[in-house]
Amino acid sequence: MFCYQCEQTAGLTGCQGKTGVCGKSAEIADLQDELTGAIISNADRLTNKQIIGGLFTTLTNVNFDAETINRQISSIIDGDKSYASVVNRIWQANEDVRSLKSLILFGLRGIAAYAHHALVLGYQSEGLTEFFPKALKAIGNEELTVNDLLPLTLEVGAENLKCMELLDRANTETFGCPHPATVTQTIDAGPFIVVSGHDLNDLKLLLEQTQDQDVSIYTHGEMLPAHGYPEFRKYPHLKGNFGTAWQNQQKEFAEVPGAFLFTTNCLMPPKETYSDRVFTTAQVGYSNLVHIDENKDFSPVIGKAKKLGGYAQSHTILGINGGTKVMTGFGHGTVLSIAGKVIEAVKSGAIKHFFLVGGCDGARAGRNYFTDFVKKTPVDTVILTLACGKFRFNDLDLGNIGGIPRLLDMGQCNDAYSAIKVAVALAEAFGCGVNDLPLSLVLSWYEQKAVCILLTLLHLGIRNIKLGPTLPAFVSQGVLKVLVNNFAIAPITTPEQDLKEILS
Ligand code: SF4
Ligand code: SF3
Repeated sequence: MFCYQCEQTAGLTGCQGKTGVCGKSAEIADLQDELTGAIISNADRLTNKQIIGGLFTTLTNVNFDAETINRQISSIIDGDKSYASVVNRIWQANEDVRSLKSLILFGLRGIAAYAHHALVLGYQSEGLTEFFPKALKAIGNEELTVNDLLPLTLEVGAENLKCMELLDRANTETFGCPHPATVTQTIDAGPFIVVSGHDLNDLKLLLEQTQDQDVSIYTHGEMLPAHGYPEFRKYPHLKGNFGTAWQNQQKEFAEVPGAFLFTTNCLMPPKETYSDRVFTTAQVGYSNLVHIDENKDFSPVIGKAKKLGGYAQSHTILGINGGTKVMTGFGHGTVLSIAGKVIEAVKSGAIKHFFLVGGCDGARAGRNYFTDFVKKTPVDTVILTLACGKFRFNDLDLGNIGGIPRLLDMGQCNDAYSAIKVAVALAEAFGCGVNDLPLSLVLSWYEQKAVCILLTLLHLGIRNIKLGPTLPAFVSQGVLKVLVNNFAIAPITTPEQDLKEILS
């Protein structure tokens, strides 16, 4: 196996040998390469749904099940196993070509996840029907040079922006515009199900199927922002949020008397202490776990929750900083509705700076940077956040500035679209470019959705992004030079030094 698509890759260079750091075995990694090769080689004749499903399956912490991946490969090809070599040839290409093709491929995997969520709500992107085959064929084309691939890399960012916009429309038209919500981290007594991942449609279906069943529903990780949507607030049995970010699941799920449903990443190999109560659906899979198929009959999950019975008394899982509740629901609708107030606060000097501290979480020790950074931001600054990295600090009470909370959770990683909309609106109001705003981006990355979002920000010409906890292993020195020269992207250093530089 060879895999270097995520931040926790072995030795900051690549996972090789028998197992990846994420728990993906060599067998699964090779099958995922084979699936990717099959998609690349057949890009022209596959349906959008096949491409989306296939690419999404290969995203980090989504699918560890050989049977599902083999089934997907068979649905694309007919027994010909030579397709795996397509991907091997990419890994063996010249360093900068390999780097750009990796950025393109991983970016496409991220887009596929967002396209999937939009698709299940009935929103299809026409643009992607053309772009996926075009970009996939470029990855398979061994003639292309760095100069051919650079513009395509930024095009991935442009397509992802359109895809995030589509998903935003799908989510807000289906579930309403998010409003601020305070969410408890306390689990009531009695049977309960914890829903993890990004797929709001799965949550909606589960809420419908558990009405009047005396089973409570709690969000986990990237599902937290669901509490902001009016459609979900209608269900009194959607009670709160369970636990913190994905990398703590093996600890937080142990011996818990409730059922867990994974709708997307990040699934870690389940420990024996709780594996009997973990269920998967959609693209997620793990051998020996019960998978809920496209019919979305969640009765095995509901039955399990009832059998386990839940806690005898209410039970709280404290946030990383000891908090008992978290806030969410500050999508572009809410933030822009108070735009006048925000602009006044900037003009009067009450708000001196905005930070977007967002992105993925992960296990690396260096990620404490993001908690420390947020804690050290001056009291006259506002922090926008999104994605699962916020669990490092979203239980902190940072107070407010004239009624505007200092910490605004805009939602899931795809809600980077909300942050972009707000930044563009502020730039218009101040008659300047986004790069001239008192706004700094401090981003944490882990998996491939972070890759497509980063490419979107670069496509928009956003400069001076600080990226951590480490730079991607698949960014070559040559490509890094281009990113630094054109976009002044920089690795994080220390919270003190970065804050000093940003605010000077
Ligand atoms: Fe390693 Fe990440 Fe690939 Fe898993 S997804 S094998 S941790 S690089
Ligand atoms: Fe998190 Fe896995 Fe990326 Fe959607 S849930 S952000 S890491």
